Amino acid sequence: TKMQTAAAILEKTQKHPCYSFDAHQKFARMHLPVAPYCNISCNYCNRKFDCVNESRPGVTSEILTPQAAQKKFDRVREKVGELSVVGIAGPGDALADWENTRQTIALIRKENPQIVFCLSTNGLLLPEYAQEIIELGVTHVTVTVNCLDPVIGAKIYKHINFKGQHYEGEAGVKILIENQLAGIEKLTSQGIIVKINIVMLKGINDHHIPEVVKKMKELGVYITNIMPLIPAPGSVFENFPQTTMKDVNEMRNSCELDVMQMRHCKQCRADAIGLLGEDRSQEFRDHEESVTS
Ligand code: CLF
Ligand code: SF4
Repeated sequence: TKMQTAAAILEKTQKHPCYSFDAHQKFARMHLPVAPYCNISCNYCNRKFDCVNESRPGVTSEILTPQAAQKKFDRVREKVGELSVVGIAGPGDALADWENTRQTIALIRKENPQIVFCLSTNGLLLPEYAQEIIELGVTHVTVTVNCLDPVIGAKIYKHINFKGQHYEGEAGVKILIENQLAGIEKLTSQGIIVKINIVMLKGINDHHIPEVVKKMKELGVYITNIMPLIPAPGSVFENFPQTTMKDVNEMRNSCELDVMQMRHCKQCRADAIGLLGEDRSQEFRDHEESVTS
């Protein structure tokens, strides 16, 4: 696959509803839930719902094979005129299921070179796959980075699974953070547009977020998306207080001097379809229904 120039990638950003505020009322995205597995364990995740890093806890997405995802894309493209972005956002981690993610994007991109391809990951496998991601034609990557410090991270992540090994506590978080930073740099140094999601956890990482954002600036990320924790039932943080939007907005305001802030995130489902404010996933869930409607 031919790699894309930095100018072409920047132009695509103007049609990406998450990366461009001006685009979010005009252009639609479609998530394809092809990646059910995850290789880490966030305390705010209950592993029954979609990846909480990039999606609202509450409903589980049906999992599609790459072939079924391609068919669904074709159906949606017919009906959603403003569709500009295809994103893989779980419901687990897009890279933990790399083969499914890769095949899905390759199948759709072959027929639809004008579509912007986006994925969202916890970053553990980014150093391993960054080059393939770029060659595949993905131009926009979201990485969830909650901290730079394993001591803080040990309160956020229970364990990680990496190259067949299971790591608990700080040892695991150290690997995760190192891989996130190395992976992000690999992407930004080659013109890929990177967004960082940060889940704001009161008393755990909130005071540390400005430092995270400064580091992300240094790595050349395009935008950061500081999100409130929405406690998922059945997760370790089930009874943790939901971060208020007042606190989130104050944090965004103070971080804005370093990196552009996303303020219009809807914490979408892993199978969301449509403009960011709407969700047409129900409409396209069942093939028979959607052909007769
Ligand atoms: Fe999807 Fe994420 Fe791509 Fe957007 S969502 S993979 S960057 S196409 Fe957007 Fe939804 Fe917020 Fe994500 S509003 S949860 S930031
Ligand atoms: Fe859950 Fe996503 Fe964290 Fe994996 S990365 S444990 S799916 S919130």
